[in-house]
Amino acid sequence: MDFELSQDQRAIQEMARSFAAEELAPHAAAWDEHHVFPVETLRKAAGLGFAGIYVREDVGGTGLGRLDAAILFEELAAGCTSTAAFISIHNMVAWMIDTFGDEEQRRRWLPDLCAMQRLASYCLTEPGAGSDAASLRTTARPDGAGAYVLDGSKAFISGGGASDLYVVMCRTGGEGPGGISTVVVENGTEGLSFGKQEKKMGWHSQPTAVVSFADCRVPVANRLGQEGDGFKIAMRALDGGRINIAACSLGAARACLERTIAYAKERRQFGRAIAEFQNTQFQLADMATELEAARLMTWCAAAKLDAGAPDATVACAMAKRFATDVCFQIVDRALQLHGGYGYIADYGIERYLRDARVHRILEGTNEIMRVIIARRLLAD
Ligand code: FAD
Ligand code: 2MC
Repeated sequence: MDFELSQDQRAIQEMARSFAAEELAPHAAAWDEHHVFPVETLRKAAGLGFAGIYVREDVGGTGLGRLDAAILFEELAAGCTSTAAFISIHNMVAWMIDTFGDEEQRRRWLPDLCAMQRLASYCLTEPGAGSDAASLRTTARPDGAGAYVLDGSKAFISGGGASDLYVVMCRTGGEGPGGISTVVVENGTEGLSFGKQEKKMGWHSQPTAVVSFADCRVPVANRLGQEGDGFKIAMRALDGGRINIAACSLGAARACLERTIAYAKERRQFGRAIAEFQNTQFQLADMATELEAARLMTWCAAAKLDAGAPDATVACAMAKRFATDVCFQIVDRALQLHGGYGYIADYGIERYLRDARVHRILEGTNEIMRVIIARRLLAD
């Protein structure tokens, strides 16, 4: 066990921190207010290797691991939580193609994805299938002439309408998880359409929309892995995705803690800085302690995923559950310590709160994380 980051990891952290400070943080409030999806900034991030973090280098990837990614996403999220989270989803899809795609598929899609010349979305959730993902009903029927015909719709798709590639979990076989396959649908394919942009509480710097398929013909050659592998591919991708969402919560919480420390020293009431009240000190102490605990769990889960540990899935679920809950509470306490100013947009705290709230819902709700953990406990 080594609790110190390596020199390379410190360099990644430093690079991501500078990028977040220079390219994300100064714009985050405006992107939030005006619902701007900052594609040019995403491409700058890609230029630093942040778009194919754990994709192999022969197709433009950065060839790093999950722990490296967790370090990086905390930094990006401290600058703009919503934008960092989109980058994490794009990376999840790139990893799926790199890991389960054949050589032809890797070479066709990954160079553009690693440069963010093309953006990618992950399509699992449906209007009738959220937590119970294996009950999904979007069908992909072989037409006998080398194509699947897709019919159905996906709900809440991050990047929906703006992305160029949609990695879609769909039913090629019978009921349940074993009947699901994963197919890549390119934007512009006939029969692919998008719903209106959802009006959300947070995550304003990235679009979210329903993605629909009507008689949508996709080459069988666009399938990742074998028929019937789709559910496992989707779940394996989410193991890593959940670490990244946890890391995005760490970034939001850390940014709020730092701002609150500065604010508490500056803000005076009853003739003294509010930092002098013991309640303020104890709140800050608890926030820092809980942030550290969440970070350790997240990094530990990432290290387990890197090592292919047998309990990696459960560790990812625990880290996602713990970090996203605890970090949300840290942000909420930061808001409370800012008093009325915490509720005002100019102070930035309420944006972090709105952005971090959804981390307890997506990439598997925190109740589903408990289902995954409890199943393992009771099976042993
Ligand atoms: P439901 O599954 O209907 O759950 C409702 C409530 O019941 C929740 O509290 C849930 O925890 C609880 N519940 C359900 N089953 C159980 C159980 N067995 N035990 C205990 N409690 C249970 N999906 C994608 O595929 N791709 C995306 O890019 C994507 N992006 C998203 C972006 C945003 C902004 C949002 C809000 C969602 C996104 N999602 C995406 C969807 C997200 O993953 C789902 O919202 C989530 O998995 C929950 O599904 P649901 O909303 O249908 O809730
Ligand atoms: N890695 C590899 N395989 C896995 C796996 C994992 N993490 N999780 C499950 N599997 C396998 C499992 O071993 C089983 O295989 P086999 O049939 O060979 O035994 C198969 O998949 C089916 O697994 P379960 O029996 O556990 O399936 P179940 O239907 O009970 O569902 C559950 C499992 C609840 C964990 C899953 O449906 C789930 O994660 N639901 C939440 C959905 C979710 O996270 N959505 C997020 C959408 S993306 C998003 O929000 C974004 C913002 C991008």
